[in-house]
Amino acid sequence: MIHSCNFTVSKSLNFGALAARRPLNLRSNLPSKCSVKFIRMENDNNCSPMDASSESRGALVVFEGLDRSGKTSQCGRLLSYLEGLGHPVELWRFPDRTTSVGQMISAYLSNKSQLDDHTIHLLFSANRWEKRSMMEAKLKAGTTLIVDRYSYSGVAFSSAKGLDFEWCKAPEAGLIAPDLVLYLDIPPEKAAERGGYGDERYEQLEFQKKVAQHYKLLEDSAWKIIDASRSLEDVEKQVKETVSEYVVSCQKGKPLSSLWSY
Ligand code: Z5A
Ligand code: MG
Repeated sequence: MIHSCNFTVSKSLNFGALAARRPLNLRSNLPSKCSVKFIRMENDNNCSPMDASSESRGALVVFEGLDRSGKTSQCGRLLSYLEGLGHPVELWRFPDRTTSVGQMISAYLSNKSQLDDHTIHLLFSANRWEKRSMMEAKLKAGTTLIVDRYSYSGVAFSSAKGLDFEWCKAPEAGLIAPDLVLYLDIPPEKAAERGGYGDERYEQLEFQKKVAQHYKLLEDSAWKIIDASRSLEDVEKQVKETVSEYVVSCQKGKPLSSLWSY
């Protein structure tokens, strides 16, 4: 279902004075407010509604992709863009290495500690669960969250090691489902040419090829595939164009959903 709508940013997004002079002509391909719940449950069987109300809230925008696909660069650019428009927005990343769980993950990634594959998978998941209630509070308060890696990284990387795919998804069920997943798509060979891989675990071409295959299995209706082999500026332009309509739709009112049929 295609809905066409013409908004001015200042009216529909309550953006700041800077934005008031910039009319947006958005063509939304989102389902209408009252049909979101129905369509997501029926079609992709990936999300379940968490909250019956559809009050105005921030959008949960997740960036995913292989190493060096440009996620962190694009997160920063999107943050500046939305901030410049006066929109409440925060940048988060997973793993969040500031918590005690995050420090265990960081030690593992930098090869300072060894952990069983299942154990590290559950730690990555726990690192998201320890942030879940804060995430919900921020979204409900109207703050858009830009998140650099999320559950999809967790499943793609662990299943690429050989862990069972459904087992990897299970601990993620019940986390907040993103409104939009921007998958920065790039051939692993091209990503490897950028900036060089460092010393962290997983930063190897053959492994990244496997991760790419497992990412593809996770694609659902919230995903937008962005060709990330283009210039930083071209990718940035498409990211901004894509995100705007999701910010509008969440601000108009959209229920939060849970990831993977909890
Ligand atoms: N992991 C996991 O196993 N399970 C989980 O649940 C989670 C993560 C959440 C740490 O990730 C590791 O944890 C990661 C997955 C695993 N493993 N690996 N490998 P991280 O997020 O901390 O990794 P990172 O250090 O931030 O690197 P990155 O994410 O791979 O890079 P990126 O953010 O996608 O790219 P970037 O830093 O924006 O750009 C990289 C370089 O390319 C830089 O020099 C840029 O200037 C350049 N660049 C970016 N875009 C372009 C374009 N368009 N053209 C040319 N050059 C570009
Ligand atoms: Mg990064």
